[in-house]
Amino acid sequence: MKTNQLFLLTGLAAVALPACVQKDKKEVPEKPMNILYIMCDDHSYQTISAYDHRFIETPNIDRIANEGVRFTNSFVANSLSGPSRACLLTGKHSHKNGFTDNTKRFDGSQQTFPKLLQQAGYQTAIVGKWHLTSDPTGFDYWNILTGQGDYYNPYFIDNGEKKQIEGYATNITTDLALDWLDNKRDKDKPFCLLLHHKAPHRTWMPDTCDLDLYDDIVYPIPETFYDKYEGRIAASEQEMNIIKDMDFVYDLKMADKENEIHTTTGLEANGRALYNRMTPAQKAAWDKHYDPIIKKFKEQKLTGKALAEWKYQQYMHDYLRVIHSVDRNVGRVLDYMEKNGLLENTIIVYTSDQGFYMGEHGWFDKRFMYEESFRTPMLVRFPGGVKGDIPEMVQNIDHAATFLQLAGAPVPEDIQGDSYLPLLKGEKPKDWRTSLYYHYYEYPAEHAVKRHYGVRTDRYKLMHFYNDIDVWELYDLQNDPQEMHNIYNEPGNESLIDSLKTELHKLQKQYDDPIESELANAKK
Ligand code: SGN
Ligand code: CA
Repeated sequence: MKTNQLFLLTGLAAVALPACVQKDKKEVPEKPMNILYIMCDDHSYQTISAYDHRFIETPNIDRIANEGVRFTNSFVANSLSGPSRACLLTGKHSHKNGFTDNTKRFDGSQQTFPKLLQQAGYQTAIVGKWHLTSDPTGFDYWNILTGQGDYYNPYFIDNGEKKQIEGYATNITTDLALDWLDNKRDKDKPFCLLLHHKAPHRTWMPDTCDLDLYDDIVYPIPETFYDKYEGRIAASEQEMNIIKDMDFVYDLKMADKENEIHTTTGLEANGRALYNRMTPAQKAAWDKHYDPIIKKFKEQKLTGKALAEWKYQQYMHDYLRVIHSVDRNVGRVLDYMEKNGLLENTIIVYTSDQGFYMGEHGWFDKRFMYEESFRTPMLVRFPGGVKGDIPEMVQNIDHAATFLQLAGAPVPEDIQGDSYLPLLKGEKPKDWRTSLYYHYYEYPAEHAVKRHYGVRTDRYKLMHFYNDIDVWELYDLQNDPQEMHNIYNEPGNESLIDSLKTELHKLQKQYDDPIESELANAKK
């Protein structure tokens, strides 16, 4: 047995032993395992080379997978930032933690895993994007971005005190995390650090040093970029289409000095304001990159397909430059961990608050239960654990139970997620979930994605869009991985639909989601 395996096994066993039983001193670890949870905002698995090499190489993020595991079936419970963060903290679905959409305020008096870790003797900290409106609770240290946070010269709230910090958000968030690890924490206690980047959330503003990256690359247009959404009403009524909804000034940075470019989405002024909050040095670097692009854009007067594909390329370039900076900063953190001997006693998770569309179906943004946004990347470096791919379905409600189990703390009955610790140790629990539940609520709202819930099995996905419509969709993910053919109304699928509805109702009962009885009552 390798030393680190021994360390892990005895670490867990030590927790279960009565206090009077003495183990051989050498075998008992000094401290339970630390937890470093790195979460980006809107980082698609398509743009992590551990998952996909088409767009970018992310060697530092990949290092977590190379020295650990890659979850190949990782999902969220509700594909939106605030709800996803509330699911993470509570280990419960949205209807249970109360944070169903981004307009809500998190009830910080409820049970969360950081509070339970504190009780178990951990030091807890969160740095970066929080997005839950109420002040964080259950953290010994918190230094969070205001709201969505800004890429340039962002405001942070440092344990209640608002401060503006000059620089670029991803670098600053990393600096704050490293400063806490190095100087601010109690090094006699195990730690749990949530490092939450704002990047690569809209409007995908790269760091000044990354602006010219990938200039010569032309990214492949996704097969479904010109999707016409046949048979998919909710998909046809969304407002997150690159061609139709992406703003030239706000999203694509065409804020020209001559003030000749104007847009009608209502976002133009915001786009100009983002530029105006930069320092003169930041503006100079920005202008050096964007001014020639703006000039060419004005001269070319592109239309139709050429304009659509110009938008796609511009979007992808900026998004990927932002990812490059995330990757570099993940590297800084891993280097720190290594230099300070922390790698062998820390679980490191890399994930996102949901997936994101890189032009699939013509989209940016998320929210839908379709694969690109329902899935989220998840890489875990767990000392002493297995290496390679883990195919079991995991969901963001699972982190809470996992971290508590790892800490040797009891996992309260009302936590709905399951600990994936056995999976990390190479066990194959016989009763591991074979289906997933999803529920999205934010409608009417920005991007106009209708409310829906659904069930996904290994092969099929059944979704119900409700509120101002009553539409079901069914996909065979094996034959139609891109979810272009809704087969719900095709004859011959009746018994499949029946069995999926049975599974859906089983999950709604298990998680105690009252939606179907609410819809039935509303019809009466
Ligand atoms: C902002 C963005 C939206 C995005 C939501 C939710 N608009 O409102 O494009 O869908 O956040 O994202 S913006 O004009 O403010 O950029 S989330 O990840 O925080 O849930
Ligand atoms: Ca997000």
